Amino acid sequence: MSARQKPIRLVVNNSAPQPLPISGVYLITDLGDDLAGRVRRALRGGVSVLQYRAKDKGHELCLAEGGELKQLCRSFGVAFIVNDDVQLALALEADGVHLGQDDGSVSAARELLGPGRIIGKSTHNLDEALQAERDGADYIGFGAMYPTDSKNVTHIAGTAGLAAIRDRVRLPIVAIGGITTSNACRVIDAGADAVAVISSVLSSPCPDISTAELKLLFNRNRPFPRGCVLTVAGSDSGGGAGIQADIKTISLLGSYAASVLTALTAQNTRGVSAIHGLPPSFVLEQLETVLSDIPVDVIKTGMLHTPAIISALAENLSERSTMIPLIIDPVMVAKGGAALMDRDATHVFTRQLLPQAYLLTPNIPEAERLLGTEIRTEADMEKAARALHALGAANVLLKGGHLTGGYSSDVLFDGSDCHVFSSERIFTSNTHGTGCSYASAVAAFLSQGEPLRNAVEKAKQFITSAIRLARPLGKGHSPVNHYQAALEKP
Ligand code: 3NM
Repeated sequence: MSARQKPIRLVVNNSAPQPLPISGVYLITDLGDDLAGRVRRALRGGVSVLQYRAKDKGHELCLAEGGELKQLCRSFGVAFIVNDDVQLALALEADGVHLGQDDGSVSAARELLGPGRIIGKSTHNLDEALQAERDGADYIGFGAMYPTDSKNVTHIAGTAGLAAIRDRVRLPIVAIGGITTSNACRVIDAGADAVAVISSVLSSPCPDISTAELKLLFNRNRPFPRGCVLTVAGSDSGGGAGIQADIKTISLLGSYAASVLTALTAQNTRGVSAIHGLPPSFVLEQLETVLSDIPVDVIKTGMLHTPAIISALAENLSERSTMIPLIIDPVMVAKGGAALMDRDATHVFTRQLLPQAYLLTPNIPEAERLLGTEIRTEADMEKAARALHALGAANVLLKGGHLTGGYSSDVLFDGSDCHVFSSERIFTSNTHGTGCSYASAVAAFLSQGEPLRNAVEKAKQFITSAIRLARPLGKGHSPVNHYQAALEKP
């Protein structure tokens, strides 16, 4: 599917002044409390269309609530569509209406709404989809993809049903029903232009991050370099770790890499001989300059060095990290033993930056320092991953390379489940740059539209190959082999 050239499918087949695209995350409202607050967070995360679905709400409430939501949509440049009710859409001056199979004809709605409005139609099979197209709809809803608690659905078309109609329908297809951040990639691969969701965003504790996760999945159809990662880290003059490892990893895996430097190290494979930290104001200047121009999909941080840099970054990213997933690799000590994060920086890091992490990627010594506990077994690792999640990281990938045993196992805790990723242990000291490269690989795969578990699985394969393929270089810890590992295509 990703290789297939898609026809340009866009909106409004009448003369709208500024057509709004039907693609990406199409959010439908629920009946819960603080709807406007939750919708606002979702809009910040990157919703592109909002449908106001106000089942059984009174007319006055609909006018007040719908009016507030419409204003919110206006401020975010997002299309505002009313479900079922053409009269309410008219009263609210909505951008359009979405009609169920029993909600009247597209042409009648078009006549009432006038030109330049978006009209969508719910469909459940090819005949209904083709009929909606003949009737002049601007897009179709198509479902249900999966069973859902949000509506009593009688027909599960599934992704196979979607794939079967995709090439017969020229209109944008908005897939609906039971779609989550874990299954949406299959729906997109089956040909959806947009995913309509209620519960996976509005019942989420973080509607912004859930939306950002869903939105990122649409990158999977983009051309290469696919996705853009910004790495915020220190320079390793030896070229094996730090920003150099990050840029090699991200580029060789097929994404675009932008970089913000925090410190310069004089370093080779034997160790760090000097560190020159940059002023926090200059770190922020780089960050602002990049983000004001380049559409960054994922931000990854590495060596941050001083409490002042951590604090400045934490403040600057506090708004952005709800829209752009932030991967934090808590770099503390270099392979040769040099301290890369001041000791007194640790508590600033834990309090101010860690709670903004979409994914935290500590190794065992780093997790031990962050938690003040010892980690000796895989069971300890699971406990530690949960404890780091409790400190505020949305997801935690605790890497087990420092334990002993035949396998090197990493634990991903996503807030509800632990997933273990294991590979045969490679007994080698040629591991310079492992942590930076692993976190950068996860960032690259996420920016390419892989869901988190897939991204970690692919990154684990990449880093395992890179360690296995490392060639002797210098007199200390040789760097991992980014080039050969990327050729193996995880
Ligand atoms: N229509 P959730 S499924 C409103 O199949 C609606 O036509 C459907 O909610 C259809 O994202 C659905 O929570 C509910 O599953 C979608």
